[in-house]
Amino acid sequence: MRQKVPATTPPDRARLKLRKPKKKAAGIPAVASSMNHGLSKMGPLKTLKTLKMVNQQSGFDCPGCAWPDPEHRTTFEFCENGAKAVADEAMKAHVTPHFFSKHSVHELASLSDYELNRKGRISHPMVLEKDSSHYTPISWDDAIQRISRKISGLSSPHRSVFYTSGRTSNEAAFLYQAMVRRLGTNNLPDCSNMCHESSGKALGATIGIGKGTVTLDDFNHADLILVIGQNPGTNHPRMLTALRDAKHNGARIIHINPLPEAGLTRFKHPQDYMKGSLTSTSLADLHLPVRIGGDAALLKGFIKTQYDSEALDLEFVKDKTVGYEEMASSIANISWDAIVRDSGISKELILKAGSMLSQSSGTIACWAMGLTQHRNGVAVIQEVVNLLLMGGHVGRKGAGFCPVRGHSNVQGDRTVGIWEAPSESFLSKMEQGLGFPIPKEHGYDVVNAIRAMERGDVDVFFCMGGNFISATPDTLRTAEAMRRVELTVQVSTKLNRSHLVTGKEAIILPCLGRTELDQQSTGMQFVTVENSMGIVHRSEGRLTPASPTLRSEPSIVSQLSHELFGSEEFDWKGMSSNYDFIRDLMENSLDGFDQYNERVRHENGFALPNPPRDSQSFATVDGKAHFTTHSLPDISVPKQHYVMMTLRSHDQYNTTIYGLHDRYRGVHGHRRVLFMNAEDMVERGWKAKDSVDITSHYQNQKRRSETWLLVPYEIPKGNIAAYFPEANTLVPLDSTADLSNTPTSKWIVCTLDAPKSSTGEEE
Ligand SMILES: Nc1nc2c(c(=O)[nH]1)N[C@H]1C(S)=C(S)[C@@H](COP(=O)(O)OP(=O)(O)OC[C@H]3O[C@@H](n4cnc5c(=O)[nH]c(N)nc54)[C@H](O)[C@@H]3O)O[C@H]1N2
Ligand SMILES: Nc1nc2c(c(=O)[nH]1)N[C@H]1C(S)=C(S)[C@@H](COP(=O)(O)OP(=O)(O)OC[C@H]3O[C@@H](n4cnc5c(=O)[nH]c(N)nc54)[C@H](O)[C@@H]3O)O[C@H]1N2
Ligand SMILES: [Mo]
Repeated sequence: MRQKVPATTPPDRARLKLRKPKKKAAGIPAVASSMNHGLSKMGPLKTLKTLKMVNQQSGFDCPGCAWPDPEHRTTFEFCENGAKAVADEAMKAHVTPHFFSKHSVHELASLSDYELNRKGRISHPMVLEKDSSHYTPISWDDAIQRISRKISGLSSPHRSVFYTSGRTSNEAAFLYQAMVRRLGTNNLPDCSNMCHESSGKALGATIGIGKGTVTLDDFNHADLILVIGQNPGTNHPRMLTALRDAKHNGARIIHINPLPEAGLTRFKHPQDYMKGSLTSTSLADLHLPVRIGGDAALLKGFIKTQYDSEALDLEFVKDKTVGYEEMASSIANISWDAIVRDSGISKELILKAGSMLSQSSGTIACWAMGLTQHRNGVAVIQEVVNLLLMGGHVGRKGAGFCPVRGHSNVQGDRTVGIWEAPSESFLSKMEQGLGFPIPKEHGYDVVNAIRAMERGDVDVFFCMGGNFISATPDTLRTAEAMRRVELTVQVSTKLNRSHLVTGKEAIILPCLGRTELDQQSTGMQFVTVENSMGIVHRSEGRLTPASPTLRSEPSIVSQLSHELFGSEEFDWKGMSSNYDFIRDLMENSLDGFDQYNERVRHENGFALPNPPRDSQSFATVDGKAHFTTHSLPDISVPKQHYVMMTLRSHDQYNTTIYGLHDRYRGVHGHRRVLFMNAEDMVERGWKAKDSVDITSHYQNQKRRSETWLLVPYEIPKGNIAAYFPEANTLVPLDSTADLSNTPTSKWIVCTLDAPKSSTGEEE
């Protein structure tokens, strides 16, 4: 019998050491760190050879993040964290049938996320039979047939759900959504539901496209760049290069973040060290340490300053927009007192930022999870839209919106159909291209998929990558929901907690990674991806696969589709023999993909149509860009309650933990830490490394998590921060953003209990 497998990460045994947080990002430690990660996992020659292939026209797209590549690339076009992502994938396949025969799933669950990931790549398809304690090997054919039989036997296609994480290529994602829609459901939740869904919703409704409107070159022409709720030094290090170049060209930068994240204060490009230059660039001209959730107030303050100084592009506002008067008069009614109280920023500093804004003839606004993962995520992004529209900062050189995407192909996956709620026009073009009827009824997003599993409405849960259990909120509740599913399937590269906390029966299908050679019957294949700025380009794996038994994602989908549908509509199986066939089908089924096979073979790929950027036109109901009016959200919390945000450390890629340090924040050897304002700590009589228990409060529910070590930090009073995924047990499933249903991972109201004892070592 299988014992119930615990769903949370056991704490790492290493001791916490605290050092002074860094102001500077990148530089020699970053070069050393990226080489080290490679060296320990791949050896010196393979490290050098591999890193040279990242983000080159003829190499593979970095699986790290979605930041675009410059047209003129250097030999090394990667960053420290990209190098870690590549090295992590380039590990040998040691998670073999023998490995699984030695360790039960229960035993594996006692390993931390860091230890699980270090076990290496998964080599063979495996099955966890109902009630059994160990995975056993299964052949590819048997695995595919078993999944197909289960799906075919469902009483309704809506009892199956198909998740996607954002590393999946355009080709795999397109074929996957075609298979799911041929089955008859739009149950296609993806990581985007937890990520930039709020950006997509906010932008779609106001400027008619759910994507950003800038190119990399716009950074060279901007006067002012806002970086809001984002930690690029860790999560998009190559963005710092664009910011450095922008600074050299005269741009100013305002950093809006509760934390003074490293990199935005000072930045030294690793390649500058190699050229012998010793100076570093001070990036942010102004840091506004906004309170968590205080951005709506702050942005309203900015808008007020623009209104008061009459810094309006009148012609643009009159010709191209609607809703200005209503928005402006509602903001006129909000007092400075309320703005200062809620933002936590003085009027003087807001006026200073306001004058930088009114002097700018090209403003770019960049943002990430600090805005999207809030109850008012959509509304607050629409305040950013209001601000930029006032000055006509869209579709103009050096200006526009830049939601900085996370996963390297999350934007492409959405473009090609990974979407539970597609528009009618999207579906009708898709239907035309595919040649079979597809369902119109919207499917489950991530949160609704968990609710459906909880109700017992899901029999098959299929994951194309990712780590659903650890990435989603409310870990314990989600785990209970997952355990109710009949069959869970994970297409994966590395071992993670979603292989341990499963449905009654579970299958692992091990796949090739982005970096690996992809040989199909007609020859070597490449795939395509879309970066954060809408450029679609090729990515071609170059490394020998971690194991000869691995299959590519497109071939797994094409075989499963063949098993499910035969060759009724088209040759599902043949699709993966040559990915050009998939791309031909994409050309017929998607807008903007004309001559796809030809255009992706151009050196730098091609840009998808972007009406606001290309021609200041807006595909909204009335063809205008929309100002929107929102009231000020209530962000007050009861006394001795704290607002917690969940963050990434410098040594992790989402739920993949590369190491136990957060170098820039001075945290070493331990992840179960709680950042807290030093004055708040003194008020409670607590000191560094004291251990506290956290209780989160939502409606009348309480969630508790024990033993977190305190780190005094430069964070606004009343705010605290902890790492994801460890803190996900505290994030209530039902606490989601209005309209986007994104979990509010940056707004968790908590109380803290008195420390039990002191641990850790002083340094
Ligand atoms: N190395 C590495 N790279 C990654 C990832 C990774 O895990 N590791 N993940 C990838 C993915 S999927 C994504 S989505 C991105 C994530 O990139 P980020 O969004 O940079 O990631 P987070 O760590 O969630 O950081 C959010 C930032 O928002 C700030 N913040 C939190 N709450 C608020 C608020 O209320 N207001 C403001 N103004 N700021 C706030 C935090 O202090 C923090 O600096 O990175 C991608 N790239
Ligand atoms: N509390 C809290 N929760 C969050 C967030 C937060 O800020 N706070 N951030 C949210 C965000 S922005 C995101 S995007 C999600 C991320 O959610 P996911 O995308 O589901 O999670 P990842 O950790 O990126 O997935 C890692 C796993 O993907 C698999 N993998 C890696 N490469 C490949 C590949 O090429 N193919 C396949 N098939 N599998 C592969 C490996 O097995 C690895 O273990 O988490 C969200 N959850
Ligand atoms: Mo993300």
